[in-house]
Amino acid sequence: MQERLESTEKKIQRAFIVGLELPIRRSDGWNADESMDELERLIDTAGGVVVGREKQTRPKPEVATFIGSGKAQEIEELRRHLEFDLVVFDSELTPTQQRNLEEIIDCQVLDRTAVILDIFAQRARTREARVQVELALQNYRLPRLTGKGIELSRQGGGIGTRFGAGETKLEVDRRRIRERIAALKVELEEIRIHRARLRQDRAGGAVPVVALTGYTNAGKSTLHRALAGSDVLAEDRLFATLDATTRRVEPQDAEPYLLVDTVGFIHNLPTFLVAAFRSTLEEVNEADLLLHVVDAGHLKRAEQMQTVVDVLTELGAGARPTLVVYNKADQVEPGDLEHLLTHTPGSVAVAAALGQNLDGLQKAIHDALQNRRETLELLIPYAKASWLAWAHERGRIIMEEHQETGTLIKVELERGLAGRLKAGLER
Ligand SMILES: Nc1nc2c(ncn2[C@@H]2O[C@H](COP(=O)(O)OP(=O)(O)OP(=O)(O)O)[C@@H](O)[C@H]2O)c(=O)[nH]1
Ligand SMILES: [Mg+2]
Repeated sequence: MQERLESTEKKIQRAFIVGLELPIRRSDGWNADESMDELERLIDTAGGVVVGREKQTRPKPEVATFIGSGKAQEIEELRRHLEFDLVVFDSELTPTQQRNLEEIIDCQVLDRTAVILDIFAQRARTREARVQVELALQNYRLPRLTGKGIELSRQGGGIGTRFGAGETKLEVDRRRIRERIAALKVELEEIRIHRARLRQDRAGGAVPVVALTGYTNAGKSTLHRALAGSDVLAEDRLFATLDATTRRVEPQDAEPYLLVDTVGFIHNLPTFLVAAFRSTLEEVNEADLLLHVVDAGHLKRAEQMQTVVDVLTELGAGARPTLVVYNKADQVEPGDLEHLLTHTPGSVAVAAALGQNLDGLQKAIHDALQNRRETLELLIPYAKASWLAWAHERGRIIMEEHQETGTLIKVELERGLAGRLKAGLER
């Protein structure tokens, strides 16, 4: 019994977290403590426990060691008392910084990105999610192959080692990772093409697609369950969802639509990670309507919203028709909620977990979908036949008739696309 207890205890890694406070207020609105609170939740989700934290204020990061080397020494001394197994920095470390820090602090040193990757690795279920996560992970590992993390990972398990490490020599490892990255890219491209094809079939069916998007833990999956009766996982953890799950919703007295649940965003998400999830997130890019789900009661609500808008823009979905959904309305004073709603035109407040105001949301979704499409009747001259193929690809053809000078079509298209078609024919 004693032995058993010990062995389970060993699995929970003890982490120490480190953040840097820059004297100038950060442009993203987060201070070091708030960001470290979030890191603590990330580590909890990854299966670790935070046993202490340290914050250093300095004008800018130290090139060689990120924090001052004296501070790193102090952390090494703390390690002997607090007995932590890893130190996690709340920023991206360069491979050199990571190595130098491991010279001073005698345990594994990780950064925020590694923790996020670790959560992704643990939670990815579908083939697509696994391929995407592994690609991100291998890209992250490649420049870091000489770090202590690799040595330690041979001893098995723990945050930041989930995909295991090679036992062979460094150069062989490097080559193998490069080959693996190439293979993963090919596999991902196949998945992407397959997804695009599925979407195209859907476009033909003209069932509109509504995608849930938002900061992690805002309640997207809870809302998916409430609206679509799905059984997607919803829990009070960061990054509960990694896959895009699609269900058909059939509201009373309104047209049906497909509702997609997607991976959440977080601030300081490195670009390469966003890029790795491009295939899943293309669902967002191609949706007829985005529901930007916001945790209305969160202290960092405004900053979280900004992060979501920034990532969406990075993904090229910044201009998609979007409906802001203030969720967890039960956690906000009615006066504050009123204020939020008046300052975000067209927004809706709900409490997904309690089923509050779902009818109001359905109506708002219906209205937004009604608005999104336009039917055009026009003649495409044979000289501009490429626009006919274009219309077939992007719209729903209602009528098509070949005439003397061109093809007369009646097509239903998204408003923006309709504008492009008209402009293209006039040119
Ligand atoms: N009080 C309150 N809690 C809610 C509400 N909606 C969701 N929650 C809780 O918020 C937590 C996160 O919910 P999820 O639905 O998993 O959030 P998510 O946006 O899918 O999160 P990720 O998939 O991790 O990005 C859960 O503990 C939910 O029970 C609500 O209306 N009110
Ligand atoms: Mg979710």
